[in-house]
Amino acid sequence: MKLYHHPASHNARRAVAMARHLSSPVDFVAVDLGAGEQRSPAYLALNPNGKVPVLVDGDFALWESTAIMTYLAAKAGSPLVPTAPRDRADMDKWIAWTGGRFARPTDTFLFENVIKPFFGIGAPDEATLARARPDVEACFALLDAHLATHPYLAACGLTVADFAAYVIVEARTSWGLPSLEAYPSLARWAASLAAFPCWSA
Ligand SMILES: N[C@@H](CCC(=O)N[C@@H](CS)C(=O)NCC(=O)O)C(=O)O
Repeated sequence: MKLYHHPASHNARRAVAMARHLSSPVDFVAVDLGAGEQRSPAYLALNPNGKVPVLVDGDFALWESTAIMTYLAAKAGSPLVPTAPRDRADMDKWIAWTGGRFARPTDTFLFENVIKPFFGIGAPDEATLARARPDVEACFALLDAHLATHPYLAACGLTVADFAAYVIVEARTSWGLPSLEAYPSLARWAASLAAFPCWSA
């Protein structure tokens, strides 16, 4: 299998970390986003969105980072993808929440504080950040309340959902998200995820 990624992409980081965690037989292929390689006809044939990550397994090209994580874990027979319908739905719920509710306001911080300076397309807009901040805090509070009574996101235990959400929490300092000081259960969960060696090179 080949996993197309970029080292600065948090979406790719999820898939790369999962492949490392599972010791999946994957060759990592860096895509030069700066040079526009993701818009080449060859790459668009793999992912018409022109984004990383993409996993290629034989004649199967899979895009969307969380789908790649789940595929790799299922292929490895890992308990990170529960098979009981209720447990699976519970995990899917947290993955969908991460990609929608959690990603929306946190992506604003990524864009304003990281992407804009990187591409030299203007200073962070403080009014936009101030509008997004309560939404991020609401997500942190929701996670903190849930994790006060659960060790991991899905009730059945550690799943792909934890790795998917952690990538955003992990990026909190560089994106300018609030610190975890006010969210002790979220901080405990984040520390337990951070301890996995899959995040380091
Ligand atoms: N929902 C997608 C998002 C993928 C995505 O937005 N990737 C970004 C990097 S984080 C990208 O490839 N951007 C390149 C571009 O837009 O040209 C996923 O989770 O895989």
